[in-house]
Amino acid sequence: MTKLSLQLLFLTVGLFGASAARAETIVFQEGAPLPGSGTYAGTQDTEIEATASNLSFGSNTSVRSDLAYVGAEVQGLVRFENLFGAFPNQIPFGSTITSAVLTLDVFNSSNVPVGTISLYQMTTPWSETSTWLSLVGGVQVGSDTVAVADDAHTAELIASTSFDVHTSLQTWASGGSNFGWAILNDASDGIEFRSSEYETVALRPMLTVTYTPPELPVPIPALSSHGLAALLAVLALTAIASIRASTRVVGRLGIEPRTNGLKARCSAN
Ligand SMILES: [Ca+2]
Ligand SMILES: [Ca+2]
Repeated sequence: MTKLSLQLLFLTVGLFGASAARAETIVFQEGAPLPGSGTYAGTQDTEIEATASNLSFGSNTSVRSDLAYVGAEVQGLVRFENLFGAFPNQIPFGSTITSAVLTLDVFNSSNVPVGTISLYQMTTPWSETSTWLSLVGGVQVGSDTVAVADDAHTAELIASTSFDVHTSLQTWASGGSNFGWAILNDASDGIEFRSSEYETVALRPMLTVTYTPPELPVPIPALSSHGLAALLAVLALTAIASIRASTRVVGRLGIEPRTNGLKARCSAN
């Protein structure tokens, strides 16, 4: 096998992978260690209140979700930033999300009455300084969020509570914008959970994601079928040009090329 053939073989194996990628898990929790090195710092969480419509609550150590707090609605907002990228402690873009779970530590439970507490993927930007007014009457399902909730609980929420957020994570791994989630309550018994500012790290919002990285590194936006075809065409043209160049050099130097062990005969002239 020629050097050029070996180079093409290694290039092909490198591009398409010699074996299936394995599933990996990363836990994102404010102040907690990340795989490799460092600690996670990218949680945004707050609440917006209809009765305090121009106030923000981003630095509170808890987040509330209630249909009737002081007679009016309070909505919770949570987002984890810097989840995706090329660093070892990030999820590569183009990954397949096997599971994704948001865990909240609920210290004010809901059961009087038991309602539905839903978690919707946000489609509108917000920050920890957002207010009921800045979000124009709070979060509207279907216009500030996707139409269908990622997950919902209809039983009492108490202590450690998990939401299945697999749908959102897969959307973002595929290049969608991450605006986090709204936590909405249709009952008058509010819940409160610990925020990312709470002093005990283990009780802060936690996102656990299991994923399988793409075998082909995918830039942003994802490499389209046209892009892949163009890449293969460039590789083929490069290989042909290399073969032609090698042939010209051999011809000029008068070197006998070896082809499958058979010596080709060159003219002595
Ligand atoms: Ca916060
Ligand atoms: Ca309550």
